[in-house]
Amino acid sequence: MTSNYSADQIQVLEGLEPVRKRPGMYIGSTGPKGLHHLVYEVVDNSIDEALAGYCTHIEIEINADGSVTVTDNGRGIPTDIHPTTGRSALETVLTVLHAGGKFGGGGYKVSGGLHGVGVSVVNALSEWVEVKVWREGKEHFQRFERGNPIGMLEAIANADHPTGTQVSFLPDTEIFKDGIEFDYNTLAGRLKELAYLNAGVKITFGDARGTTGAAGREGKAREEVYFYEGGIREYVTYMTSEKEPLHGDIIYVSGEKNDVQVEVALQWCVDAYSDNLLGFANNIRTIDGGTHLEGLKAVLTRTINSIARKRNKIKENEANLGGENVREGLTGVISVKVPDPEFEGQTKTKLGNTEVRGIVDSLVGEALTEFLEFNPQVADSVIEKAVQAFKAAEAARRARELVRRKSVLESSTLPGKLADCSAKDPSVSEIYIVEGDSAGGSAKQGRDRQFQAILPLRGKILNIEKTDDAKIYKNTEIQSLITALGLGIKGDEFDASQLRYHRVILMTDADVDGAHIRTLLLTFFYRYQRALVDQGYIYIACPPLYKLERGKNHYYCYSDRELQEQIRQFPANASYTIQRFKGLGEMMPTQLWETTMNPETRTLKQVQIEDAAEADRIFTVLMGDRVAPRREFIETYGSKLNLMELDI
Ligand code: 0RA
Repeated sequence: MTSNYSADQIQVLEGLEPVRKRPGMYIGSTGPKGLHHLVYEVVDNSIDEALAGYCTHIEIEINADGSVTVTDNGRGIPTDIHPTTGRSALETVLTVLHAGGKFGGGGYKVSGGLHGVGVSVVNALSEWVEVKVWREGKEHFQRFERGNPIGMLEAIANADHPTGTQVSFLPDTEIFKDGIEFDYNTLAGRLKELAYLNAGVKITFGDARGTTGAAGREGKAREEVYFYEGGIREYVTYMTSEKEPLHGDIIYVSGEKNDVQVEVALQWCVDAYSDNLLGFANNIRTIDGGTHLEGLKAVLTRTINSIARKRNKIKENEANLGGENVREGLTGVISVKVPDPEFEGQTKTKLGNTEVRGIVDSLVGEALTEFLEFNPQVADSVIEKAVQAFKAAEAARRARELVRRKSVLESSTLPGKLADCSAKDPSVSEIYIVEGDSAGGSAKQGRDRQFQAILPLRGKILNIEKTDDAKIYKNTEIQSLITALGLGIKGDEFDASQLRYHRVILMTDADVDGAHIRTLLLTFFYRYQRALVDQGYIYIACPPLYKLERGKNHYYCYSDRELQEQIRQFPANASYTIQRFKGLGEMMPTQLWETTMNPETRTLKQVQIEDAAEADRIFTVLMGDRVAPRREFIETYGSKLNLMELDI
């Protein structure tokens, strides 16, 4: 009997046990990221059906009990008996690892990264899954618990219902030990992104969970519809909505070569010092870039230079414009669909397929040249902007040279106020960036000097969003940051091997000034060298707000809610004292160590960009030089922030 097992049957016999044993291997983690990944996994299947041209509407609902339902109007998962398993195709797709692809029949399958592991993984990690399929005039139904079918596939006649698939699931609390609560904004961000990336697919997102406390939506359902016929063109419009465009229409290119689909949307804006290009491969955001972005950057530089020369904007004896000059003020999205994607790098978010570089180059080159030749006024304003950028870069380079000669930037001399750690290995080293000298003093005394460095900054650092490069390099606080961290030149390719600490921790007071300084620092990192943020090097320290003392016991509380909860645990007539920390400087060095710096007991928040388009827009709104959008933002959201907490 053993000799008769085919490879397929062995896979079937293996079932989903390995997924439950090592969930991290399949969904990355069993924290919030992995939890939300379950939804994306189910939605991806419906998106595939839409890409195949059979599905126009996908509905995602967070149900009142915390489960999620994804419904599409595609062809429906096949329900006939699968020859190798002897079970229905539906049951096979849900209970056999990677079985989905066998039924998919080509298409742009997602592989690598965390996506594309298959709906069976969702089944394995759910307390229950219920699938409904409308197909061939019937409604089919099957339930699963922790990956196992409960009963057979049932079917009842339902000739009137349009075809489609509905998958409902409740994540298993045995697996997701931190809880199974879905975050509305996290899901909304990704679903909106998917709608932009897949023009014409309507995505409806609803939340039927009742909430207590949040004003205005007690027990009420929320619903949003994402539907963009213009696809990534509309995405770029949204991303530049707070900026002043340099040309009217968005430049759009789409084409296909050797089964690779390429779509690019571009818009240059007047008042932007950096570029913002987002790359996607098979609907996955490629944070670390890859061949599609390399191809795009190369062809942009070449095309603009060649047109500039044709139009005599660059003389024969003058140098070419650099890539950064050409991209200054540029917002764009490139989305490629590749049949066999290779995702590389630590986070598997870098597209590796070498053939894509040339395909993007040739498709975009032709289309962009034609567009700019037909729209000479657009060509001229883009060239003009790039020439300006070129000159500004020259000025910045001279300013930098000046600074460098004074041996501050890129010198081996570290800033005087840096209290460095003794460890030389960046991967174990941390740097705390603290506000003011008094907090700096506490931190220096409280730290573990073996691996923790302290850099106190004086006052508010420069708002980099509003500053040109030449000024940036002349600013002493910024110079300290750049040299202490070992950063290179703004916008240059980030070189992680030069980074002196792998944890850059922002530790500011828990008040509005502290929040402002934190925002300025985040703006600096985001605009100066975004890779620091993208690659997860930036952290935020969480100092306590209160010390609660009762008898011999003391508790540190990190929020008002925590304080109230702790007090509630005391007997009714208990006496206690509350100390509110006004600033870090008020804390004893040992207290600071115990609550905020000791890796054993502290909480660190790692800064991650969940929605890159939104992040860029928000930095522009909050930190840019236009006042009107900022006022509008405050008028819209100000009332939701608790202004009472502002102790100014
Ligand atoms: C394989 C084949 C066919 C449809 C699907 C898969 C399918 C899977 C999912 C998962 C969620 N929604 C889905 N919609 C469709 C089509 C088989 C045929 O009708 O020829």
